[in-house]
Amino acid sequence: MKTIKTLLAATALAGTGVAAQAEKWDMPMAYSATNFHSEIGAEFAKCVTDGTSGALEIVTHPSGSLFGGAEIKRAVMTGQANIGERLMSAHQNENPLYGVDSIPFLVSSFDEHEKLWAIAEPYVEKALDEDNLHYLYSVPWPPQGLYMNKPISDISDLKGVKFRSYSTATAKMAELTGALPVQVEAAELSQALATGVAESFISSGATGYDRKVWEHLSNFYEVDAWLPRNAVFVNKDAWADLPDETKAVMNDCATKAAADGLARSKDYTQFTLDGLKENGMTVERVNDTLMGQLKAMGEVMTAEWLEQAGDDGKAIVDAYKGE
Ligand code: PCA
Repeated sequence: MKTIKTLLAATALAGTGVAAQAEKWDMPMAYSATNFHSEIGAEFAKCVTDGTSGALEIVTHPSGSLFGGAEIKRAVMTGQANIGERLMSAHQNENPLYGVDSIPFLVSSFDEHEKLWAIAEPYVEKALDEDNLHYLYSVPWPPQGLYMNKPISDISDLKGVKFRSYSTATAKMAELTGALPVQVEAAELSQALATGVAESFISSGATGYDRKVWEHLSNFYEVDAWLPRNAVFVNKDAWADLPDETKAVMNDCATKAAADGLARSKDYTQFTLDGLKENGMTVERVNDTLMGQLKAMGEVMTAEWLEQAGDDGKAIVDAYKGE
């Protein structure tokens, strides 16, 4: 209710170009300002600010500078921030549906991932809604591969290796391979590698490139294990308080951000793999033995996910497989 007066004023002024009584929303984001998700978020924020003639100004805070990655979802749920962006699969322990994008080897390309996401998106939107969050848009990361500080050829090479995790699935992978998982946000990744807290991880070429991991690591293996997504959501009460005109602007800007983000993610895939190579890393596919072992591990994780995700999970996977 606190914003009723502001909103009435904003409604009255919408379209007049006058930005008196404007609202300002801070938007915490976990990844560095130069990462494409953060760039898309900044463009989205500008789109809303311009589209409402400043009646609603959105200000992005990348690099976990306002809330660290692990705090962003809760901050928006509780209204400490009205809007934020977060890697969904980091919250799979709260609801298995948040990990629908991290089922190993179910999808390995953008096209497969988009097919899965078209089916899964309404389920995730509902899960967010139950968490007091209004879903706006989401953008996939490029396919996930393995970063190492040595060449590897067999799953046993991961035993005892300090493995940076960013989600339930990546921690589980570490556990199943006998690696030692350590949860580290991308914003702290360079430091974790420099100090030896982590010596390997699974992620996209994009994150390795952004974090200049060639300073510490030598090998990137294209595994294409899955494509996780970052989602942008709004506190549901804050959303309900917005005038319809503002909601319409936000929806249009969100549709544009989702499309632009997908295109940017695709473009960035080869660019960043080339960048890793140019900076001295060996970039290649894992051999068949290791791929087979990783896929076997994927089967275990898939069965576990399906058990946890119940009827909804089964419905999504069955629909994806056309069963
Ligand atoms: N980068 C993010 C998540 C997935 C990705 O490619 C990270 O490593 O934190």
